[in-house]
Amino acid sequence: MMPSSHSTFPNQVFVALGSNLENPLSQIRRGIMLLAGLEDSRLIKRSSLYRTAPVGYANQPDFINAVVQLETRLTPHQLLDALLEIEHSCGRVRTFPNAPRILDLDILLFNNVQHSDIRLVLPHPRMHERSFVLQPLLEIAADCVIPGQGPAAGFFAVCSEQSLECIASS
Ligand code: PH2
Ligand code: MG
Ligand code: MG
Repeated sequence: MMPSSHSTFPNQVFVALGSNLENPLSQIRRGIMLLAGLEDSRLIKRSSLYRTAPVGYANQPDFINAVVQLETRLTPHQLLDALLEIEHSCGRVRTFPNAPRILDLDILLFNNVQHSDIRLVLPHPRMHERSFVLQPLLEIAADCVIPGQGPAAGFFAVCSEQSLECIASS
């Protein structure tokens, strides 16, 4: 995941998508389409789509999850703002943490950046505990390393009891 110094899109990014409201499958497909059209960015890879049991707050519908790889000229905070704008444009309303949602877009990895402020923590602080993130991530980036944690593949066994099913190629 080293940025190439002569790329016009120098930053390598992985973004997780999740939805469990209002036809989640089409929400995720629309989310991927909107990410593909993101300013100053291009879509490199997309994972399959997975149906996953809710993690954290269990009393809610199953999710559809996926992960995409992007290259971007945006900074981490510009990308965060763009993702929040997409979530908002798709009708997301925030209620309580881990609540059901129309569309959740989380930056997992931004180059090898390790960063924490009130708006953004990189890498995503819970990604290594979640099979709904690790399975689609490893599908498109098998050798992926989580800065400060280690190879993503090493964490998959830890959360393998979380149920998920691959349902569509994208
Ligand atoms: N997102 C959460 C909490 N729990 N569970 C699944 N299966 N998929 C998610 O996307 C998800 C979750 C908080 O963002
Ligand atoms: Mg999330
Ligand atoms: Mg989020």
